[in-house]
Amino acid sequence: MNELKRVITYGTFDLLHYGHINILRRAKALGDYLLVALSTDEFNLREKNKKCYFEYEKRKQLIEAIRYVDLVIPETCWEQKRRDIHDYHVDIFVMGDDWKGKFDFLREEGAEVFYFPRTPEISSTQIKDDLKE
Ligand code: C2G
Repeated sequence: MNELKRVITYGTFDLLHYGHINILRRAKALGDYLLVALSTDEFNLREKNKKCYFEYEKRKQLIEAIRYVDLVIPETCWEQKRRDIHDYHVDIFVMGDDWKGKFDFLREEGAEVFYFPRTPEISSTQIKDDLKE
């Protein structure tokens, strides 16, 4: 019986939409267990200049309800990824290809790194803009 493969991905996942579901489904399909490192409100504000519509606890509740997701942990800083690979025994790291190349260094920690094509025409920003009209 080969070892269970553990997959991790990171993100804000505000205004949850089908683009998020698409990346989570594909990430889970690479292994047996999917961890989602969910950006905290402080991290979003400080590092991504993002003010979320839903606060962390609400975004966490939504992500935990998704069948593909096994565990949600907080993302509090950019630097935690290397440590997370070891602390959570991660085999595979996944992100959308807007991040292509940015996290290849995680291969040095023994993880496989995959970037999936983003789902076109949908984003939390797009939803907000459309609702403004
Ligand atoms: N995504 C996607 N298609 C979209 C929108 C988002 O595939 N139409 C993917 C992104 O590529 C990312 C994930 O969904 O892999 C979460 O997207 P965001 O919440 O926008 O995450 P981001 O702000 O890019 O934060 O340390 C990494 C960062 O936390 C990633």
